[in-house]
Amino acid sequence: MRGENVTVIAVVFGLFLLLALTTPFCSGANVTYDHRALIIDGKRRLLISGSIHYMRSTPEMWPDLIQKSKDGGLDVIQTFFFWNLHEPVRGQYDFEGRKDLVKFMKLVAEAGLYVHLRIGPYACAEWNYGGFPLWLHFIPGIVLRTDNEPFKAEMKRITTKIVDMMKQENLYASQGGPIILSQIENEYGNVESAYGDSAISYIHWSAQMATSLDTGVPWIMCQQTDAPDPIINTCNGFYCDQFTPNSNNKPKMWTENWTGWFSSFGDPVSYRPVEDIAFSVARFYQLGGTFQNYYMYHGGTNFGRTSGGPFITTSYDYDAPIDEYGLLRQPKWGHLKDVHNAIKLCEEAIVATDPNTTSLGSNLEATVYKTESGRLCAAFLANIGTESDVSVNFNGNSYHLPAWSVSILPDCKNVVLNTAKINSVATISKFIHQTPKDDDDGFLSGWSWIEEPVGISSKSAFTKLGLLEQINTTADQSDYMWYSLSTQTKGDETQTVVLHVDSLGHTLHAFINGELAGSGKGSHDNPKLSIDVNISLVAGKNNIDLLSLTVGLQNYGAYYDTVGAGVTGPVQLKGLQNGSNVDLSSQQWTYQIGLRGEELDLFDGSSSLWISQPNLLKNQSGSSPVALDFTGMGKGEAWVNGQSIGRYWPTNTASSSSGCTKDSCNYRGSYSPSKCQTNCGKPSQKLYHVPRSWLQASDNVLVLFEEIGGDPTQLSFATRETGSICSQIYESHPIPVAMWTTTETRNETGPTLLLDCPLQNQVISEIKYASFGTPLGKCGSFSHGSCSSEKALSIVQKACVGLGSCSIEVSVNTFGDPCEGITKSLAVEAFCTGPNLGKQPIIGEVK
Ligand SMILES: *[C@@H]1O[C@H](CO)[C@@H](O)[C@H](O)[C@H]1NC(C)=O
Ligand SMILES: *[C@@H]1O[C@H](CO)[C@@H](O)[C@H](O)[C@H]1NC(C)=O
Ligand SMILES: *[C@@H]1O[C@H](CO)[C@@H](O)[C@H](O)[C@H]1NC(C)=O
Ligand SMILES: *[C@@H]1O[C@H](CO)[C@@H](O)[C@H](O)[C@H]1NC(C)=O
Ligand SMILES: *[C@@H]1O[C@H](CO)[C@@H](O)[C@H](O)[C@H]1NC(C)=O
Ligand SMILES: *[C@@H]1O[C@H](CO)[C@@H](O)[C@H](O)[C@H]1NC(C)=O
Ligand SMILES: *[C@@H]1O[C@H](CO)[C@@H](O)[C@H](O)[C@H]1NC(C)=O
Ligand SMILES: CC(=O)N[C@H]1CO[C@H](CO)[C@@H](O)[C@@H]1O
Repeated sequence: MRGENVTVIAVVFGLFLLLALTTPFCSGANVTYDHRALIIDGKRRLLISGSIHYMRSTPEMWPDLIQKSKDGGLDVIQTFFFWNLHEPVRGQYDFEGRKDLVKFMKLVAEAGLYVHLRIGPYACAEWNYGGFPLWLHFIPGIVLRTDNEPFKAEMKRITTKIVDMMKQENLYASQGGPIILSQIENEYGNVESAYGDSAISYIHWSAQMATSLDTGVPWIMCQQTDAPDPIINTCNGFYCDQFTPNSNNKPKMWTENWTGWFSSFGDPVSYRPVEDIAFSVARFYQLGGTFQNYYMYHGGTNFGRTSGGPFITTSYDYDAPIDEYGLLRQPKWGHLKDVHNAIKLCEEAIVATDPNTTSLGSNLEATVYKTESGRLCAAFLANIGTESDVSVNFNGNSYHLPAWSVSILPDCKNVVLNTAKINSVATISKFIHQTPKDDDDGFLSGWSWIEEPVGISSKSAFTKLGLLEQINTTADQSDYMWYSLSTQTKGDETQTVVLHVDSLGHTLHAFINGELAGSGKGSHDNPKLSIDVNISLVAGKNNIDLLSLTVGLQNYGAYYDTVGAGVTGPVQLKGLQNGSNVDLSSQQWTYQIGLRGEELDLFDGSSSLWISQPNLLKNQSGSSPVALDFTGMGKGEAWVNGQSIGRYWPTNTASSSSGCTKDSCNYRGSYSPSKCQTNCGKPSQKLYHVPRSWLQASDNVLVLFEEIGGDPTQLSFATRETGSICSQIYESHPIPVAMWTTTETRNETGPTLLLDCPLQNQVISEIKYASFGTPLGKCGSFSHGSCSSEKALSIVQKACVGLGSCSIEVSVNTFGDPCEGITKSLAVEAFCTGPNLGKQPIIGEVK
């Protein structure tokens, strides 16, 4: 049935290819696998998956994110289960609001997509404490993630609970639901050796425990070369083409292909060029892969105190194809969509046979998937060299292969896509700051303040001899813990001494007699800190108050759960007048967990406390995503109408010498997070997402806890809008995927540039730039090159202005030839206007 008919449908309705192939979940089917692929409904499937973590957005955003994933060509949504979010207190469960896992699964099912549920229950994911509830740490005799009875009992209990919950809702594919795949543990192979022999028995126990839950769908373990049968071991990484599973009966699966990288406060922001991701994806399917997942497809936001780390930023944007705010990141989303369409055209051939890869020369590889009858044939041609573009001969034809690229030939003859040539429309999304008017009293004034006292203020403070490790003490009920003591100084005059403090991290403020004397901070790579500050001690009694802070608990590494935080010492006074040093570490300290404001629940804004502003977001009746710009503030946490939008820290800037590549980064060659970076010398994050659904039409209350100091009148809010749309199409471009049919029917006229406004009643109002020739620059900053047709602008204006969409053939037939013998391109930047511009990004497509 899935023969030529389906191919024709795919041609006519490019977008609906998936619909045609995805059976609705009416009847159940156990999912199995063989050495080539997952088998659903008796058919091997080539699947493309993307991660969306449900609690990193809001339920109001979910349907749109899922739809954009589907439009982008995904078959599967992958998510972790985050244990600490759902069971904050042992035995007390919470599945409401952003934590409504079942609702999320059902929305994915409604969209006709599958789910890969990674139960873990260890998640990592730059999530606080890797997803484990902190109370696990306090179970007597427990050792996490190894063959330890108390831990295994808890892991089995929660895994069973989640599986049962999914079964109750009929969410497994075997029950007619969307879940086709599950996961137990996570990247354990990376740390396994540190746990000795118990690691091996633990992995066997995990596999057996998971399998016994009888879900009817396969379980995987990622980064686990010794995963026992029938668990499939899968690969995570920037490239997985060289990966092979540990058995000939298992398919080659890639569960985390990092689309970018997370950010940490104090570090630059990484990005990953789309040409390189496209290359890695095409290479994976070229070399026999049949399932790959984008980590992340939508990264989202670490609201509240959910970010891990330490020092992971509140934004978890990840340079993903859908940005933190839910807008398409172009051309990343669009180019990957084209890659997916191209790969899908090869699906039948890929799942029908094994790949046959041959060398076409140095760094050149051809892979052919050809059935014995010869009816199906798909080919991938790769240039994995990083320097030179080359021409290769394949099956008697010549093909141009740019460096670090793959060409996809669904019929072994015609190239429908080369990973380095972007056909997709680019859009510029930007933040538009809402400037307050002078007479807008709500914006510039109206702040109420309450000062947080220095040192101990709570009745529940307690004393202990010696210095306490912070996480053991706070159980992560707060980022903050006070360490206070009084010391008597002999003599009768003020003396200057050095206060030395060693801390496991993550940041520290030291106060002497109520005055801030010094601060210190660690970083993601080295959370520990140590300070030596000159202080003045008065004769007699002196108060030393140390405020120690965590900035997200560690989430990765062997025994990461026991690394600890806080002032574990020594704490010393050095160079006293009488010539001696005093070690205060083992003295009697008074401890307070959390701040007075937290104890009083000031963050809900019901009383005029901390810094609150009832009118800041006075009129928010639009529909574009909203961000708060924290320029002017120091560090703290912010709440909008009682909901925490996360930790903010705009004063933590990335070093200006940390190797930023500005806008351009050579995508050729192996990627690593430090290869392509922005924000050097700038805040790691200054804009913070405020979900629309948390805002009211009026009377919005913003509460800040500001720990360093700042000027709240500089705060502003901004909306994330889609600006202009751009497209650049080359004459010599491969025949775009959307145009490709079969060799018999394809249109031979060459590439067409298509501009399309996102909403029905929008029109293209202005062509900002158009050039046919050798234009320079990129979207937003195109300029004319040495060759440019003078007629281009007026031709494009005539064809497009006033219309909702337009298409133009990119050839000398349309524009004349401004420079014979040179490969030319058409570059266009345009604006759409109409109601609600910015609600949706402009989706353009080359037809
Ligand atoms: C799936 O497997 C389970 C357990 O082996 C079995 O009970 C169920 O009937 C199977 N479902 C289908 C649709 O084959
Ligand atoms: C793989 O392709 C090469 C080159 O076309 C051919 O010689 C060889 O027989 C093929 N191998 C298999 C197993 O089909
Ligand atoms: C020096 O002074 C400190 C504090 O005033 C005191 O604790 C310490 O015992 C003194 N050391 C000597 C050797 O007197
Ligand atoms: C502390 O005092 C010493 C001695 O007076 C001085 O050399 C040093 O620079 C001071 N350090 C700081 C951070 O002020
Ligand atoms: C935390 O407390 C437990 C016992 O309550 C102890 O075994 C462990 O060493 C402590 N961890 C740290 C980092 O102090
Ligand atoms: C709020 O803003 C919208 C759009 O900016 C405007 O149409 C509306 O009149 C404003 N409402 C109030 C109460 O100011
Ligand atoms: C081929 O493309 C041209 C130019 O866009 C168009 O006019 C023509 O209708 C297309 N033909 C087919 C068969 O799609
Ligand atoms: C961090 C990490 O796991 N990187 C891996 C990415 O993928 C390549 C190729 O599969 C590995 O060599 C890296 O170690």
